[in-house]
Amino acid sequence: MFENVKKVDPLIYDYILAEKERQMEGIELIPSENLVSPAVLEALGSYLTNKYSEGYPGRRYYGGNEVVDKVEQLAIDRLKQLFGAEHANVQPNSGSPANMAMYSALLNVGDKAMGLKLTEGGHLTHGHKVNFSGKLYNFVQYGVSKESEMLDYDEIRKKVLEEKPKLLLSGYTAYPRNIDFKEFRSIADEAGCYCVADIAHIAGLCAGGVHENPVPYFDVVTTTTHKTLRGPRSAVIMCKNEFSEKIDKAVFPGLQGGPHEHVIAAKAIAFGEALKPEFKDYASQIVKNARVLGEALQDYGYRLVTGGTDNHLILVDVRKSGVSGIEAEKALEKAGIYCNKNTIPFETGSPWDPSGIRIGTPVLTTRGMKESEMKEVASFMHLALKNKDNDAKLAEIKNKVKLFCNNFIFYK
Ligand code: DSN
Repeated sequence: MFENVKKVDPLIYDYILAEKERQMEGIELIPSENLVSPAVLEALGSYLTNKYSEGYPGRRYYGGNEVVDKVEQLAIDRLKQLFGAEHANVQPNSGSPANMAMYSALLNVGDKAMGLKLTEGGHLTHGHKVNFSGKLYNFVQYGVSKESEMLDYDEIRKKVLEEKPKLLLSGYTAYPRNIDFKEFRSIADEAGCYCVADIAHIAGLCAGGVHENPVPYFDVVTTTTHKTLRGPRSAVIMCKNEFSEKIDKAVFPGLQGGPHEHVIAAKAIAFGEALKPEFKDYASQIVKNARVLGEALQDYGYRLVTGGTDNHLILVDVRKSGVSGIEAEKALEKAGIYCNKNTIPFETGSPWDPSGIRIGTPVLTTRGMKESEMKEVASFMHLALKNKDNDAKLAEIKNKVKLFCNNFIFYK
């Protein structure tokens, strides 16, 4: 693979291989990342990248879409089957545009909407003031409980009934617990507002049956495709039939031009992989691994936000152990362990130097690691954090991490 890149642009070839090596030799704990299958990878580099196909299958603004129509329809059909969706749009290029299309289909500029605060587990596109969502719409944000650091559905209900938003959003990027989507539906019904979700992080868990799937009874659900779902870096929107026209028009021509059909082919492959029975075991192993990793860290004395995890991710309050989020991220990186610094609920630091790190198990599970390896990962992490100021020791740990990872090479 990449023989032509090697000939034409040896510098980029070297970078591609260096990144592959980094991915294979390190412990990747960023919970929003994953490793796509070789088939998905090949489709991303396929001839489909050459085609313009503005429009939708059967009604395009360019000729020559006979093959592309079949590819896109297959992606749509598989996605609908995977999540039990009435309607699916597979064209959004990424999570932010998918959310932008969802809002523009359902809201007018200035309308009130509600989502979880970024610092408590939401996302920039869930109404943060620096983001288009907070600038175009009147977002009022809900938080988590001060005591449990979890969603308090009574509080959310109260706030929604007081604020009367037109849209209530659930689904988060740093929330380690199950989401009670039925409760959100009931709150939205009581308030008479749209009930939508962004399931980017947990989509693979929903598809694999280890987290409640909101798609059949929510109005609109967006998700990226590259996290627990293990597809290419992209996104999709699923909705009830009554919103299909608005959603499709919001994506094209509202927001995007020509869809990336090579990525849509890669999504179709990933949805096919997720429809296989073994994907359920994979999703379940992600969750088991996260639970064991969290417990092992607790045994070393680390405080987990909410006290644990129900899904693929863990928020560790490293400041409680005398390390800041940025120090932890940097020390772990020197040891070949990758995570991201993250705010925790009721943060006392700043987003640049928060109190937490966010870790997760999708990549390690894809590489075939199980519960016993999670204990080893926790021990590497603890050793690195204990030696955060000792570069020689961190380099030594990095070598051990490499040997450990050599047993789980995913891309040969
Ligand atoms: N950047 C993604 C994440 O890491 O969770 C969300 O967009």
